[in-house]
Amino acid sequence: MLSRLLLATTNRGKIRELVRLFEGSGVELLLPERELDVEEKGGSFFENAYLKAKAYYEAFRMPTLGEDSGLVVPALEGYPGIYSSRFYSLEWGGVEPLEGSRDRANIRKLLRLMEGLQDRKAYFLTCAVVCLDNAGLWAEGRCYGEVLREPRGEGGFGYDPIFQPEGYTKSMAELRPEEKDLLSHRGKAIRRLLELLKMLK
Ligand code: ITT
Repeated sequence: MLSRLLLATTNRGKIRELVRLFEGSGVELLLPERELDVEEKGGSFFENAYLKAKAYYEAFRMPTLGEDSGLVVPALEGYPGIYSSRFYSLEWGGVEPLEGSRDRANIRKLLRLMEGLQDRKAYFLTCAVVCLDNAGLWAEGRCYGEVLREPRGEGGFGYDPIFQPEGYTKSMAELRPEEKDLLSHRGKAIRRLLELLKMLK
């Protein structure tokens, strides 16, 4: 199994969770010494994860993990989906003014578009891709649930305050970090990826 992995991400929420998820795995995570501006021009979570991993791999020449994730709402044609991080700024559904953080603006827009909607089903998805010298690995994880009518809780990041996982009465942002890791899309994808990494010589 490899011992070091470069993280091709600048999202602090993701980094915090990835560090927790790799704890005790024997794989040391490294942060890039400079940020690359990778255009996420793919049409799927997989393509975008691959584009990020590949760009950092080519710049730093070491095993690299890229991940693309987001919240999919079937009743909204799959939006925010691959546009989750900049959903507020999309023409689709109307641009939401950026007052405060991006996360808050994204949440305001999603709640506005879902006002009065009965079908609130949604899922988070993470696609994680590892670029190695002569190979690539990928894994996906999903977490099903529904979109709440107002934000609750201070934990996590992104859309966590308005997402309630199936079988729970708390929002993702009200769960303890270890609880989120157990059921989250990212937790599932990374545990699967670790199994695949263990199969490498
Ligand atoms: P990098 O490309 O640098 O990794 P990013 O924030 O641009 O960072 P993505 O394009 O993958 O990453 O967008 C992910 C967005 O999806 C993120 O900004 C959140 O809005 C949302 N998201 C992903 N995982 C989440 C989680 O566990 N909880 C809540 N929201 C999440």
